[in-house]
Amino acid sequence: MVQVSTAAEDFPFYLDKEAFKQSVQRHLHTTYGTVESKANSLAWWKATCSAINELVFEGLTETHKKHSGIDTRAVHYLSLEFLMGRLTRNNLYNLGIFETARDALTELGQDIDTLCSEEPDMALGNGGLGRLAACFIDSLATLGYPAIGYGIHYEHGLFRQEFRDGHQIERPDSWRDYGNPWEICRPESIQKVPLYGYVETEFGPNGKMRKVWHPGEMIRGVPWDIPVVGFGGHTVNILRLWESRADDYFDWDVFNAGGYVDAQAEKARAEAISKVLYPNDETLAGKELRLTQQYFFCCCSLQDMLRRYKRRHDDFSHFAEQIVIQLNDTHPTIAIPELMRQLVDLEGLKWEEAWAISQQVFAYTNHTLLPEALEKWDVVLFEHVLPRHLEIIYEINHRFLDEVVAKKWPNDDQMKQRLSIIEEGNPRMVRMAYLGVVGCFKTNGVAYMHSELIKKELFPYFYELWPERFTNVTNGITPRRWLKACNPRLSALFDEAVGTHWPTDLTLLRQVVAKADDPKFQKRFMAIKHQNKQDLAKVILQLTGVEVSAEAIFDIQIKRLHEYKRQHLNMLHILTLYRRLLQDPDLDIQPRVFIFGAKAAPGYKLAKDIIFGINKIGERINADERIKGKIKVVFLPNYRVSLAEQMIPAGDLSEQISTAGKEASGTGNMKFALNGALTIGTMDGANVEIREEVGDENIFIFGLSADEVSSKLKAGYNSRDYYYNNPELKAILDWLDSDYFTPNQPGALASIKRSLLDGGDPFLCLADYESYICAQQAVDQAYRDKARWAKMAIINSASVGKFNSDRSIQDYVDTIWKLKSYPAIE
Ligand code: NTF
Repeated sequence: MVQVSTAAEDFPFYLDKEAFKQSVQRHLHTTYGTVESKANSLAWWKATCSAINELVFEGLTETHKKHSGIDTRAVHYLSLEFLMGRLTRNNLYNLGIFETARDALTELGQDIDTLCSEEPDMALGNGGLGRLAACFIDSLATLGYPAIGYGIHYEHGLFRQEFRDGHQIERPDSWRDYGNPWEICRPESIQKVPLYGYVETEFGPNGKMRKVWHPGEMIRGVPWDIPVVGFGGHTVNILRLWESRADDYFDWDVFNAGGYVDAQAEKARAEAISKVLYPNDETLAGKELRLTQQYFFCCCSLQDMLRRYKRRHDDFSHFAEQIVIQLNDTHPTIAIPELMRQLVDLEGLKWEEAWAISQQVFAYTNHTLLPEALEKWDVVLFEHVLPRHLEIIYEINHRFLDEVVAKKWPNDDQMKQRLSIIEEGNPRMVRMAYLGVVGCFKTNGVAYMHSELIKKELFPYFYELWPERFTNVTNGITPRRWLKACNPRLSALFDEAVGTHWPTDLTLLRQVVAKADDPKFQKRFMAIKHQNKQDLAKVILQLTGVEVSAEAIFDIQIKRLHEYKRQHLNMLHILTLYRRLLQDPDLDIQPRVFIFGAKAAPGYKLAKDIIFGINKIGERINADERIKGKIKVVFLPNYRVSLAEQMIPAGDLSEQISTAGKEASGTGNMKFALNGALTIGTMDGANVEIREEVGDENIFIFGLSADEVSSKLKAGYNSRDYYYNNPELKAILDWLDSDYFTPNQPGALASIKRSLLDGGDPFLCLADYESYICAQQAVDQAYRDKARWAKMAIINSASVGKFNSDRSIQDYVDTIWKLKSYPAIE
């Protein structure tokens, strides 16, 4: 064991360098069977993880003892995605032993940065929704709340992106090819999951009717636990991820009759469930495998909860006191009928009793207003996969329409149709978001504006019915990963300025506002930004071969590629500047590097065309000597959490330019502001609240408001008006028809122009173009005045304490979860 003392330190796991060194060496020898002279970085990294795990596992055991000892209420966070990224650096910081470990490794001849970069990203999510789940479990552990995350142990996370001649190519992501040192398999908690088959009505001896599901298939769910170390090391919770396996059952008769091949095929089918993460962001995948994934992990997780509850209780009267379940979007709403099934069919509760419990247990977070992201399932498909659940949903719906809707709006069949969980179309569909609202005691949005739109536009009648059920919890980010660990230079400056407690109380940084005018402080702040930019310049060179100068404005847009996020509006600005420079090579603009990172869903043609467009335009611009390097464009391949950690500290300008009313919140906007980038953005999602915090003079807001967008669309928006009325805009759009950027391939970029004209420009790029270009000019002006820019950057960094995910979690606790904090290790 590593020698741990709880001496005079803040952190319980104080340990000395010698002890850590010895532990790493011992693991190198006895866990990985190698020696110092032979070991490569991968082996050193793994040995380091094993040394860290000695502390992590101790924390895990203590936390488990504490929480099960007091049998406390806990939150169960159900999410199809957890975008964890890398854990080594994060665990070291959260345990308070980063410096000790770094120095120990240096003495062993190892560089900690090199070792940390051996870790593959755990990319079990698409974007904001999955990363939010990861920030939330960090905050829950940091605040000492009893919590468990439940999800899927995908064999392949989000695809690895490569570019070939500017086009996106998808390659499988294999994050655990060589084993993952953080996870622990728990075969003792395997669960069985029924699927398919049919339902029979049976009558018991007392004449009581009951439903019996005869499944056509059984799958096993094997849990893998990832310890989640809270900052300060006082609590270590777990993230439990389920892997699907074929059931043990082996039919020897079939085997002997030559069924070996069939048996293997069945095994492959069972294992397919947790094989791969669906790479769609903001679009539903109405595929059987997707529904099976959703049910699989909800069924396992609920059995796990019931098993633990039943160890201590003989009936279900305390279930709702002990358990609250947060549904991360509609993806896990199937858990609602599944809990009903387990309580009614398996535990023998009356429907009314079970429903009363269920309604006190579930809460639902909505993350999007885009209609194409709101999940609906074809009733026929649903019945095929989950015949019993469809019956239960019908029953829930029937009671809801008869007992609730009919009371509020008597004799109003239209209202019944509007609010029905079943959409009566061809085909008939199950509306999962409606099931969520009906089955949950709270529904929340993720930023103030988004929560208002949920009430007014998404669920207006449900809001009329149950106003008390709707609430807001504005998103947040963990300042541990998104400042302390990823930006050590700025962290050190803040330690000096306000002390070392800001990673848990980010509002302390407000004191720094007082220094925003201080030339000395400005100089130090901007020197750090400059160093971070130089670091990123090296990464850019390595990944793209393009040389960029840290003197230029680093203008960054990183997020999933989607029309509503409007990377193509950014592209129009680049084309505008390029054209102006060609017309006047002496044009006085501040040099800029446009930096992108984004993955497109593999089936989203236009999104892939936009990536191709930006790559091709970049190639031409970067090679054009006439413009003297005043602008450069780079698209970094394979954007992911670990790349974001290198990009965000180096940003000057953060592009948050979604069409107003479309981005539920955004969280990248918060990360950039915290690291001293200025935002150029629309009045959308959390931008609105960022503006409130940093002040109107420290942010570049442009474009139509959400109200203006919706009236414009209602009045009949015609993008061609803008095209014909603005010659510069027309010229750059027409450029896309030529072969200027794609030699010998004329029209290769035409689809982008087409979507903006023939396609009707559904996200109003052209309507916002002029105002965007003006805002960009204001950015250019502001950057010329070094002192002014520094002041604005400092104020941003110092003013966004509200967006700490600890605050979000505390809001959830106060308004929804009602938990008590029990840090395990004092
Ligand atoms: C995303 N939603 C939203 O688009 C972001 O604005 C928000 O910040 C994150 O959720 C986290 O709340 C989705 O990814 C999804 F799947 F719901 F569409």
